[in-house]
Amino acid sequence: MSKSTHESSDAKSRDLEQNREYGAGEFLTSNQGVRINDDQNSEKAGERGPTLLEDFLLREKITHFDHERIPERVVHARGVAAHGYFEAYDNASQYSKAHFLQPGVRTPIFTRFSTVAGSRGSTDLARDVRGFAVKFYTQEGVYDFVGNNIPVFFIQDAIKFPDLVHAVKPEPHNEIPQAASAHNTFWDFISVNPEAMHMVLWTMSDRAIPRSLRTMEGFNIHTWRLIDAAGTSRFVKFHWKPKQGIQSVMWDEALQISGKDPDFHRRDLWDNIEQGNFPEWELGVQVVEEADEHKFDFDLLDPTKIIPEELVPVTIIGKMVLDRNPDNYFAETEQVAFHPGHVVPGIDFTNDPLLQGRLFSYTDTQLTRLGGPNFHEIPINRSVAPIHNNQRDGHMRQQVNVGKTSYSPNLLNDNTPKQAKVSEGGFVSHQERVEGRKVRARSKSFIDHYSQARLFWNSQADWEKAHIVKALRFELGKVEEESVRQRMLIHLSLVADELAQRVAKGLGLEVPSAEGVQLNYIVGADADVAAHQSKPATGKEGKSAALSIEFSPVNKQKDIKTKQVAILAADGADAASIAALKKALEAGGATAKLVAPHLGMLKVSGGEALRIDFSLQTTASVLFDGVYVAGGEQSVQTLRQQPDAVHFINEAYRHCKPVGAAAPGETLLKAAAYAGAEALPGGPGVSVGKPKQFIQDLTTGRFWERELTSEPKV
Ligand code: HDE
Repeated sequence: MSKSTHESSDAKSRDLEQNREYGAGEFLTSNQGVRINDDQNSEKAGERGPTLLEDFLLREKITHFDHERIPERVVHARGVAAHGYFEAYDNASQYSKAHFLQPGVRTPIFTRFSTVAGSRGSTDLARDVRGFAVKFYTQEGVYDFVGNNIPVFFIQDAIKFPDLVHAVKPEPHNEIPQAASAHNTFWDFISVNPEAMHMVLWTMSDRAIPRSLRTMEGFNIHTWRLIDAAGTSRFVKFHWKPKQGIQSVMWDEALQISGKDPDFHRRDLWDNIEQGNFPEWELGVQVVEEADEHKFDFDLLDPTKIIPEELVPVTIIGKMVLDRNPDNYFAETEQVAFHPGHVVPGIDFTNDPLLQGRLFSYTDTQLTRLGGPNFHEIPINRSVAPIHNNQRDGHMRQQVNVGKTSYSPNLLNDNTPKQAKVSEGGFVSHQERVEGRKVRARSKSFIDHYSQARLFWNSQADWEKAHIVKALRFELGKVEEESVRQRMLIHLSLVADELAQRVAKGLGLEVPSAEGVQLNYIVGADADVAAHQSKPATGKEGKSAALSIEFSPVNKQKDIKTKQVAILAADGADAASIAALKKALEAGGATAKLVAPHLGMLKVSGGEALRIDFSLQTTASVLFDGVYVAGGEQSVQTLRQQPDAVHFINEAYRHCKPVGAAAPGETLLKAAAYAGAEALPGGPGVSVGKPKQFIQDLTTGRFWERELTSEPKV
């Protein structure tokens, strides 16, 4: 990569520059800087003789290679990241004194998205939660926002995290299945943990299979505190709202993308940034005054609960833009170390028991993963604010601390480095009044496990409900223990009877009665278990638009920006119809790719030739947002003979995507119509000879009514 790529003037990019290595045009050297004359042959006693131990170049190269792997993250192992900046709007400072939230301040950031359960080499499209972690290199030190794309969590207390992760990870005896929750141990665990039920509905919804990392929301789950300049503390829930809208794929698509392009998400993020389509999110806050802490019918400290936006609206206070891909995956994306305990003055913790446990875990895990206590010195983790303290030594220490004092107080160094007053930026914890007995217990205010699950269910559009039902039928269908399926049906019935009945139908079971069943195990052996049993949803939940993809206010503005369209064509295609559509798509910020039976050049009308982007064998409709059949009798006839082309259209239709054709393409659409989809052509989102309508359909996105009407009701 050439130096000029890094002309970005931000403070973190300048900081990284001292560690960048540019090999282009240079001599090959050893790690000691010795120029190498022959890197192709080891040193031997005679041309055909044994290799010599003294070959220091061979030894160095092989030894380094032997040690180039580090342990992957225990969770969130598969990830992808990008650089960018955060800019605070004028209203942010009213809630927090943090410097990066002062009007107009721009702060460099590094954002890593991840799946949770799969290992580093797993697929992007696994049904899973996505990590959404943002490192802010602020002038007051590093602030890490370590969130997810789902606003609640499976468990209420950190002590259960190892159990949750053991249950969802591949089963220990045979390491099956990879990157999937559809197996016995996960659902066994969930079936005795109704506190997970709210999050389970989110993970069974299409939120868990995003179309792109650019089209997901982000949340910091726990309630946090913001501290303003006067020292007032307020409770806050953080949201990242994607400017790209919220979009997901269907489960059938996800399964296929996992085979066709397991890197679908990371490729999409990389390509869009390279093309200058910088993704943006706005940062929103739901702020609750301390006096209002107890005014809700859920506990603000319970991480399985949201604050419905109808109760406390989200105020937008800034934006994040991702505008630069990393230079090196390992150095940056793999070595970055996030920690919810990395806070700056103006942000503070609450007593959420999940958050409290996380505050221990993150540094602890890096000690193993990154090999010692100096990982804050790795370039991607290094603060741009200066670091001075009396911590010393340890594996791989980079800093050369000058001077003889490494303790405080001291007089030999004038008692420096010195403590900072609040007025000098010193961090002071919010002085919360706390009193209580030392107990191992779960607050009774955490006990309603079903009402917000029902709120989520109630808030979904019909197609979203159908997807949740199908997902549960799939996941529970993969469970081999019938007792686990039965228990899950009981929990679902306590969320919403309709949900349980629809899932039960697919499993070929009756919904069992909840009477006399011990629903959860959230207290110790000597505690009163019955007193802690969760009750069915209250039935007064109503709806909240922000919980649905269909109704979310984030999706109000629709366009075709960054959408990908496949134009199907074969030799003899009509050049004019391809050119006109391409132009219209590009004008709206979408991209058209030419897909044909063969690679190379496509002979089009008028004797011209067009470069083909993909052959039918190297791509698939699941990798596109819409499909268009180019005009030209000969081209359409050729495509009709190609099962892959017919399948392409058929599948796009089944996945409710816009399907268009120049006039003669109708024959191909007819050939593609599968049983139940006789409406093709002519159905919703299908257009013939109307490229403008096709663009309009692409703006709409998906035509879910096709699924609801042409497939058996679930
Ligand atoms: Fe994490 N989590 N977590 N987590 N988490 C890790 O830290 C942990 C939780 C989240 O891109 C680990 O560096 C505990 C909630 C993200 O590098 C580890 C508990 C949320 C990432 C860890 C939780 C998250 C992690 C593994 C329950 C959303 C990836 C590797 C108390 C708010 C960050 C590492 C990245 C990673 C522990 C629950 C988000 C082991 C103990 C809730 C985005 O420290």
